[in-house]
Amino acid sequence: MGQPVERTSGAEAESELPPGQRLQRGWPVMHYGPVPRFRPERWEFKVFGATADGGERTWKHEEFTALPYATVVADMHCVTKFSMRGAEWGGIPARSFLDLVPPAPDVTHVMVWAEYGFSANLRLSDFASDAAVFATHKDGELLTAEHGFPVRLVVPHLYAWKGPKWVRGVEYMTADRRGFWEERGYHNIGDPWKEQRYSYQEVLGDGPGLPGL
Ligand SMILES: Nc1nc2c(c(=O)[nH]1)N[C@H]1C(S)=C(S)[C@@H](COP(=O)(O)O)O[C@H]1N2
Ligand SMILES: [Mo]
Repeated sequence: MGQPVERTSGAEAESELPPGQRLQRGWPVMHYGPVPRFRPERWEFKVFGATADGGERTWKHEEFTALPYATVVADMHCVTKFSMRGAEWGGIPARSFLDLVPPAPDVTHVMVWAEYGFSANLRLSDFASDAAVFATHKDGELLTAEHGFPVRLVVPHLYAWKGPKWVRGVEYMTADRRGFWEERGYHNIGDPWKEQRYSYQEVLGDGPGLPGL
Protein backbone atom coordinates (compact mmCIF):
# COMPACT_ATOMS: atom_id res chain seq x y z
CA MET A 1 0.00 0.00 0.00
CA GLY A 2 3.04 2.23 -0.24
CA GLN A 3 3.18 2.96 3.46
CA PRO A 4 6.46 3.13 5.35
CA VAL A 5 7.21 -0.27 6.81
CA GLU A 6 9.73 -0.75 9.57
CA ARG A 7 11.17 -4.22 9.71
CA THR A 8 12.65 -5.76 12.78
CA SER A 9 14.43 -9.07 12.38
CA GLY A 10 12.84 -12.45 11.82
CA ALA A 11 9.47 -13.39 13.19
CA GLU A 12 9.14 -10.15 15.15
CA ALA A 13 8.73 -8.20 11.92
CA GLU A 14 5.84 -5.82 12.38
CA SER A 15 4.49 -2.87 10.54
CA GLU A 16 4.91 0.63 11.90
CA LEU A 17 1.82 2.35 13.27
CA PRO A 18 0.50 5.60 11.81
CA PRO A 19 1.37 8.77 13.75
CA GLY A 20 -0.40 9.23 17.08
CA GLN A 21 -1.68 5.63 17.24
CA ARG A 22 -0.98 3.12 20.01
CA LEU A 23 -1.46 -0.62 20.13
CA GLN A 24 -4.36 -1.98 22.03
CA ARG A 25 -4.56 -5.54 23.32
CA GLY A 26 -7.72 -7.36 22.48
CA TRP A 27 -10.40 -6.06 20.21
CA PRO A 28 -12.50 -3.20 21.56
CA VAL A 29 -16.05 -2.66 20.40
CA MET A 30 -16.56 0.84 19.07
CA HIS A 31 -19.63 2.23 17.40
CA TYR A 32 -22.48 4.69 17.68
CA GLY A 33 -25.91 3.38 18.68
CA PRO A 34 -27.26 -0.10 19.40
CA VAL A 35 -26.17 -3.39 17.83
CA PRO A 36 -28.74 -4.30 15.18
CA ARG A 37 -30.40 -7.69 15.25
CA PHE A 38 -29.76 -9.77 12.14
CA ARG A 39 -32.99 -10.84 10.43
CA PRO A 40 -31.94 -13.16 7.60
CA GLU A 41 -35.34 -13.12 5.92
CA ARG A 42 -35.26 -9.33 5.63
CA TRP A 43 -31.56 -8.85 5.00
CA GLU A 44 -30.34 -7.96 1.55
CA PHE A 45 -27.22 -6.34 0.21
CA LYS A 46 -27.89 -3.77 -2.48
CA VAL A 47 -25.70 -2.01 -5.03
CA PHE A 48 -27.50 0.98 -6.47
CA GLY A 49 -27.11 4.59 -7.59
CA ALA A 50 -25.16 5.50 -10.71
CA THR A 51 -24.67 2.02 -12.15
CA ALA A 52 -23.55 1.59 -15.77
CA ASP A 53 -26.89 0.13 -16.88
CA GLY A 54 -29.04 2.26 -14.58
CA GLY A 55 -30.25 -0.78 -12.66
CA GLU A 56 -29.58 -2.03 -9.17
CA ARG A 57 -28.74 -5.44 -7.83
CA THR A 58 -29.51 -7.19 -4.56
CA TRP A 59 -28.22 -10.31 -2.88
CA LYS A 60 -29.99 -12.33 -0.23
CA HIS A 61 -27.78 -13.44 2.62
CA GLU A 62 -27.12 -16.93 1.23
CA GLU A 63 -26.33 -15.45 -2.19
CA PHE A 64 -24.00 -12.89 -0.67
CA THR A 65 -22.03 -15.43 1.36
CA ALA A 66 -21.69 -17.63 -1.75
CA LEU A 67 -19.69 -14.92 -3.58
CA PRO A 68 -15.95 -15.63 -4.06
CA TYR A 69 -14.13 -15.35 -0.72
CA ALA A 70 -10.68 -13.90 -0.11
CA THR A 71 -8.59 -12.98 2.91
CA VAL A 72 -6.58 -9.87 3.69
CA VAL A 73 -4.18 -9.41 6.60
CA ALA A 74 -4.21 -5.84 7.82
CA ASP A 75 -3.92 -3.50 10.77
CA MET A 76 -6.92 -1.50 11.98
CA HIS A 77 -6.67 2.11 13.13
CA CYS A 78 -9.42 3.86 15.07
CA VAL A 79 -9.41 7.64 15.02
CA THR A 80 -9.66 7.57 18.85
CA LYS A 81 -6.02 6.37 18.59
CA PHE A 82 -6.10 2.66 19.25
CA SER A 83 -4.75 0.32 16.61
CA MET A 84 -4.96 -3.41 16.24
CA ARG A 85 -2.35 -5.36 14.34
CA GLY A 86 -2.46 -8.21 11.89
CA ALA A 87 -6.12 -9.18 11.76
CA GLU A 88 -6.98 -11.63 9.01
CA TRP A 89 -10.20 -10.43 7.43
CA GLY A 90 -12.12 -12.87 5.26
CA GLY A 91 -14.94 -11.97 2.94
CA ILE A 92 -15.78 -10.59 -0.46
CA PRO A 93 -13.33 -8.10 -1.97
CA ALA A 94 -14.98 -4.71 -2.44
CA ARG A 95 -13.80 -4.51 -6.03
CA SER A 96 -15.77 -7.69 -6.84
CA PHE A 97 -18.88 -5.53 -6.73
CA LEU A 98 -17.39 -3.12 -9.26
CA ASP A 99 -17.12 -6.12 -11.61
CA LEU A 100 -20.54 -7.53 -10.74
CA VAL A 101 -22.29 -4.16 -11.03
CA PRO A 102 -20.14 -1.83 -13.13
CA PRO A 103 -20.43 1.83 -12.13
CA ALA A 104 -21.30 4.50 -14.69
CA PRO A 105 -18.19 6.14 -16.17
CA ASP A 106 -18.69 9.35 -14.16
CA VAL A 107 -18.81 7.67 -10.74
CA THR A 108 -16.19 9.21 -8.46
CA HIS A 109 -17.29 8.16 -4.95
CA VAL A 110 -19.35 5.57 -3.15
CA MET A 111 -21.51 5.73 -0.06
CA VAL A 112 -21.44 2.56 1.97
CA TRP A 113 -24.71 2.16 3.86
CA ALA A 114 -25.29 0.20 7.04
CA GLU A 115 -28.17 -0.62 9.38
CA TYR A 116 -29.90 2.35 11.04
CA GLY A 117 -28.72 4.68 8.28
CA PHE A 118 -25.04 4.72 9.26
CA SER A 119 -22.94 5.60 6.23
CA ALA A 120 -19.39 6.32 5.16
CA ASN A 121 -18.29 7.95 1.91
CA LEU A 122 -15.22 6.79 0.05
CA ARG A 123 -13.42 7.82 -3.07
CA LEU A 124 -13.95 5.18 -5.74
CA SER A 125 -10.19 4.57 -5.75
CA ASP A 126 -10.20 3.81 -2.00
CA PHE A 127 -13.16 1.48 -2.40
CA ALA A 128 -11.44 -0.27 -5.32
CA SER A 129 -8.15 -0.76 -3.46
CA ASP A 130 -6.84 -4.33 -3.34
CA ALA A 131 -7.23 -4.74 0.42
CA ALA A 132 -10.75 -3.37 0.79
CA VAL A 133 -13.00 -6.27 1.75
CA PHE A 134 -16.56 -6.83 2.90
CA ALA A 135 -15.56 -9.02 5.80
CA THR A 136 -17.72 -11.80 7.16
CA HIS A 137 -14.89 -13.36 9.17
CA LYS A 138 -11.95 -12.33 11.31
CA ASP A 139 -9.10 -14.77 11.93
CA GLY A 140 -11.18 -17.57 10.46
CA GLU A 141 -14.20 -17.03 12.67
CA LEU A 142 -17.55 -15.52 11.82
CA LEU A 143 -17.90 -11.94 13.01
CA THR A 144 -19.83 -11.51 16.22
CA ALA A 145 -22.88 -9.25 16.32
CA GLU A 146 -21.05 -6.39 18.04
CA HIS A 147 -18.22 -6.52 15.50
CA GLY A 148 -20.56 -6.25 12.54
CA PHE A 149 -22.14 -9.62 11.74
CA PRO A 150 -23.10 -10.50 9.07
CA VAL A 151 -20.77 -8.17 7.17
CA ARG A 152 -18.59 -5.13 7.67
CA LEU A 153 -16.40 -3.23 5.29
CA VAL A 154 -12.66 -3.10 6.03
CA VAL A 155 -10.55 -0.49 4.24
CA PRO A 156 -7.20 -0.96 5.95
CA HIS A 157 -5.47 2.15 4.60
CA LEU A 158 -8.13 4.47 6.11
CA TYR A 159 -9.35 5.06 9.68
CA ALA A 160 -11.75 2.35 10.75
CA TRP A 161 -14.88 4.53 10.74
CA LYS A 162 -14.63 4.32 6.93
CA GLY A 163 -15.57 0.67 7.37
CA PRO A 164 -19.18 0.39 8.44
CA LYS A 165 -20.25 -2.62 10.45
CA TRP A 166 -23.64 -4.20 9.56
CA VAL A 167 -23.33 -3.08 5.94
CA ARG A 168 -26.38 -3.29 3.74
CA GLY A 169 -25.33 -1.71 0.50
CA VAL A 170 -23.25 0.52 -1.69
CA GLU A 171 -24.41 3.60 -3.55
CA TYR A 172 -22.43 4.71 -6.58
CA MET A 173 -22.16 8.50 -6.69
CA THR A 174 -21.15 10.98 -9.37
CA ALA A 175 -20.21 13.59 -6.75
CA ASP A 176 -18.92 13.36 -3.21
CA ARG A 177 -21.29 13.53 -0.25
CA ARG A 178 -20.39 13.25 3.42
CA GLY A 179 -21.27 10.16 5.42
CA PHE A 180 -22.32 9.86 9.07
CA TRP A 181 -19.05 10.73 10.83
CA GLU A 182 -17.87 12.95 7.99
CA GLU A 183 -20.88 15.19 8.69
CA ARG A 184 -20.01 15.21 12.38
CA GLY A 185 -16.54 16.64 12.41
CA TYR A 186 -14.44 13.82 11.01
CA HIS A 187 -12.21 14.14 8.00
CA ASN A 188 -13.72 13.46 4.62
CA ILE A 189 -10.87 11.19 3.49
CA GLY A 190 -9.48 9.80 6.76
CA ASP A 191 -5.96 8.67 5.85
CA PRO A 192 -4.26 7.70 9.14
CA TRP A 193 -0.76 8.03 7.64
CA LYS A 194 -1.55 11.73 7.04
CA GLU A 195 -3.40 11.94 10.37
CA GLN A 196 -6.54 13.15 8.63
CA ARG A 197 -8.71 12.91 11.75
CA TYR A 198 -10.98 15.96 11.75
CA SER A 199 -12.84 17.99 9.16
CA TYR A 200 -11.12 21.22 10.26
CA GLN A 201 -7.90 19.75 8.82
CA GLU A 202 -9.40 19.49 5.36
CA VAL A 203 -7.92 21.53 2.59
CA LEU A 204 -9.69 22.54 -0.59
CA GLY A 205 -10.41 19.43 -2.63
CA ASP A 206 -10.50 17.02 0.32
CA GLY A 207 -14.27 17.10 0.50
CA PRO A 208 -17.59 18.75 -0.17
CA GLY A 209 -18.79 21.54 2.10
CA LEU A 210 -20.31 20.73 5.47
CA PRO A 211 -24.10 20.84 5.53
CA GLY A 212 -25.38 24.27 6.46
CA LEU A 213 -22.08 25.99 5.71
N1 LIG B 1 -22.36 0.84 11.57
C1 LIG B 1 -21.27 1.35 12.18
N2 LIG B 1 -20.07 0.92 11.79
C2 LIG B 1 -18.96 1.39 12.38
C3 LIG B 1 -19.02 2.38 13.40
C4 LIG B 1 -20.31 2.86 13.76
O1 LIG B 1 -20.48 3.74 14.62
N3 LIG B 1 -21.42 2.29 13.13
N4 LIG B 1 -17.88 2.85 13.98
C5 LIG B 1 -16.62 2.66 13.25
C6 LIG B 1 -15.46 2.89 14.09
S1 LIG B 1 -15.18 4.47 14.61
C7 LIG B 1 -14.57 1.89 14.39
S2 LIG B 1 -13.13 2.19 15.22
C8 LIG B 1 -14.84 0.48 14.03
C9 LIG B 1 -14.75 -0.37 15.25
O2 LIG B 1 -14.92 -1.73 14.95
P1 LIG B 1 -14.95 -2.75 16.14
O3 LIG B 1 -16.06 -2.38 17.08
O4 LIG B 1 -15.15 -4.09 15.51
O5 LIG B 1 -13.62 -2.67 16.85
O6 LIG B 1 -16.14 0.32 13.47
C10 LIG B 1 -16.52 1.32 12.55
N5 LIG B 1 -17.75 0.93 11.96
MO1 LIG C 1 -13.08 4.46 15.38
